[in-house]
Amino acid sequence: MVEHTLGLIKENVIQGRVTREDEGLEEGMEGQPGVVELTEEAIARGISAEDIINNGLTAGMVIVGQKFEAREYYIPDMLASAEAVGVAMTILEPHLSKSGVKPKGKIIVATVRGDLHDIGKNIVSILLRGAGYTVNDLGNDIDAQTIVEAVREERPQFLGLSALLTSTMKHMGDIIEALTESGLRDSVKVIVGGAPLSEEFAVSIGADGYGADGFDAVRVVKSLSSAENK
Ligand code: B1M
Repeated sequence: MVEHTLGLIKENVIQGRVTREDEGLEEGMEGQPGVVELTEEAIARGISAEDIINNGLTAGMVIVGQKFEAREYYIPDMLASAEAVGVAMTILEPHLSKSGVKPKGKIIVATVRGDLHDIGKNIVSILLRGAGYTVNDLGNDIDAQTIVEAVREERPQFLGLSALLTSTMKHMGDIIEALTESGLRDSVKVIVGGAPLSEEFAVSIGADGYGADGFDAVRVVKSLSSAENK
């Protein structure tokens, strides 16, 4: 039953169907539950947010990417699916946030220069807030100078960088260099993530941590926090 609901969420992300009113790309789907109704149903059934995000929403986006690569999908199709994931995250957010938790630390997050992909970064931000961190999300397409200035002014414990393009991930190394040149590198732990990255890449640019997915990012931030407090 859990697999069935998650499979339907994945399929409806692929179809870019936000609600039951949406037609989708295949015929005959109108009137059937969309991502909104299915996400609500999954929560009511007690399916974990981690399962919904990883095995429903993100799994659907992986197929969308494959269809784009195979030229079956175009930009508007990717945007429709992206919207469905964004709306589902607004439904999941209250279930991921613990109220009344004393802030554990501050993190600035951004998608790097030249990169407009923000869904993964938004998920990471929501999960970090839910885990009790104060998050300042600078947005997407953010250059090194803006990030360095934000670190200088806000003095966060963590900086989270996201990149989805092989052509933009290199800017993460530039940002770390710019922090070093500004004398700020030792004041902030840098965590990086995004589909084309790997642990090896993170090490090669001198980042302090790598998150394979949003939940992993929270684990990495928590473990760096506790290492710092020892
Ligand atoms: Co684009 N796109 N896209 N796209 N897009 C990819 C990334 C691509 C792999 C698709 C493909 O060809 N298979 C490909 C990149 C190829 C490459 O670089 N080698 C690609 C391309 C080519 C492009 C354009 C160049 C297309 C064009 O214009 N010709 C263009 C570039 C625009 C730009 O950025 N300058 C483009 C545009 C777009 C849209 C705007 C239409 C849309 C983005 C909408 C939006 O974000 N608001 C879009 C989408 C939706 C995708 C795919 C299909 C899905 C991305 C996504 O949201 N995934 C994507 C294919 C894919 O990734 N499978 C693709 C779901 C999301 C939850 O996962 O972002 O990986 P992800 O985040 C995860 C983890 O990576 C991790 O946790 C997240 C949650 O679990 N994570 C972190 C992410 N950041 C982290 C930070 C951390 C820790 C973990 O610490 C701080």
